[in-house]
This record gives sequence, structure tokens and C-alpha cells, in this order.
Amino acid sequence: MSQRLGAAAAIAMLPGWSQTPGRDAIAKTYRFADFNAAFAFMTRVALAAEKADHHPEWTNVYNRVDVVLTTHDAGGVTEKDIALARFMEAAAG
Ligand code: H2B
Repeated sequence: MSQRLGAAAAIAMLPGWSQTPGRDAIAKTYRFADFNAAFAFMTRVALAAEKADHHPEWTNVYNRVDVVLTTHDAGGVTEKDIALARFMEAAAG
């Protein structure tokens, strides 16, 4: 099990991310050129998430992807969420 770091510590390391109100979780909305670009991003992230056995909470509408990251097993934000957030930043280009 990962060490819980907390949302405040995580967002200090992740520009553009914010704390989800009322939860120890971090969130970001990504916007892409179109649905194809959004789904390509989700596909890249999904493969990495499955490999790491660490999965996002997310929704997609057309070119927008709303992401929430937290570690359910730990009840809050851990380094696994920071690693996945960094992967998303790179994958979003
Ligand atoms: N993803 C996230 N975000 N948090 C978890 O605690 C988690 C997960 N646990 N993916 C994994 C899967 C767990 O349910 C399995 C059994 O390893």
C-alpha cells in the first residue's frame, strides 16, 4: 500500500491541478481539438493505468476529459496519483 500524501501536497507539485471539494483527491479538466484527440489521450492513459494497476475516475464529453485521481485503497492521494497525473500531462502534449 502507498503512503498517503494528501491533495494539498500533490497540487503543490502539479501546476493546473486542484483539490476535489470534500475529498482527498485531485482533479483536472483537459480539452482537446476534438473527440478523436480526447479519446487518443484516454487510450494512452488507459494502457498506462492498467499496467500500473492504478486507475482514474474520469468522464468524457466530446473534446473534454474530466479527471479525478485518488488512491481508493489508501483513502487519499498517494505518489501513484502524482505519477499518473505526470503521465497525463505528458500524454496531453
Ligand atoms: N485505482 C485507484 N485509483 N485506486 C486504487 O486503490 C486502486 C486502483 N486499486 N486500481 C486497485 C485497482 C485494486 O482495486 C486492485 C485489486 O489492485
